[in-house]
Amino acid sequence: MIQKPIKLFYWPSLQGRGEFVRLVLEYNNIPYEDVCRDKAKGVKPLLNILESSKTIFAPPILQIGELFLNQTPNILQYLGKILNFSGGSEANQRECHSIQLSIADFTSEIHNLHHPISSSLYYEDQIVEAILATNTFFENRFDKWFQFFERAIGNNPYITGSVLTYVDLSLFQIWAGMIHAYPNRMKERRIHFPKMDSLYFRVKEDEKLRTYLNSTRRIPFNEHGIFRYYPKLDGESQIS
Ligand SMILES: N[C@@H](CCC(=O)N[C@@H](CS)C(=O)NCC(=O)O)C(=O)O
Repeated sequence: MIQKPIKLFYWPSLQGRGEFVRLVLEYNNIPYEDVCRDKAKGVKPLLNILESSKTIFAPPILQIGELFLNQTPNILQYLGKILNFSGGSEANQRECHSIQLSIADFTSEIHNLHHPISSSLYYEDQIVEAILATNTFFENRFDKWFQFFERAIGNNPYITGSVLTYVDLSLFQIWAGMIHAYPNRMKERRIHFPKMDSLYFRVKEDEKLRTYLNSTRRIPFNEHGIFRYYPKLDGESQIS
């Protein structure tokens, strides 16, 4: 177990990429401070790091004692190793990291569906492009991504076999996100991805996570994060 104090620096009002890290800490019952969610501190400590760090461009950031980690797959790879949460063998650890990097690519692709022009503009300023991007994603990319993730799960309960890893938590998170953001589209599609669906339920109902998922520490999905529900992007009338 980790003996040093652990601090997570992430935007306080959204799950975002911080959630991939939170899920690992919560599942393993690791005490940590979610620094910016402390209203007295706010985002100041995070901004201080971003303004002064040579290596860190964006959160999530995990501080373990004196060590500062960033880039989500990098953080998870580290936690996977010290918590023995990446399937044990070197080969499994490498496999976890590789799939997690693809999950990071997927996450960026999903974010860009509602912000296809720039993340510095509002969604409302790029709706037409967002509709086009989202329709195209569901026509050409959705199946490709989830066929890949289903292949990665294979015939096992979890990605590396019978033991849950950090990658399984991330797969749960992206499937939960897709169900939140695209309820209509997902209704038709999820039945074609039974391995994703059963992994999702297996993780959701796991006792080690249930308390967290039902707690106020789990920020509900909302329209500030990566997986946003915009009816127009979910195939509702796209004219107006
Ligand atoms: N590749 C990085 C991406 C980090 C990232 O884009 N963080 C977002 C929040 S989820 C952010 O705050 N970005 C600020 C920016 O891009 O200016 C990772 O996987 O951690």
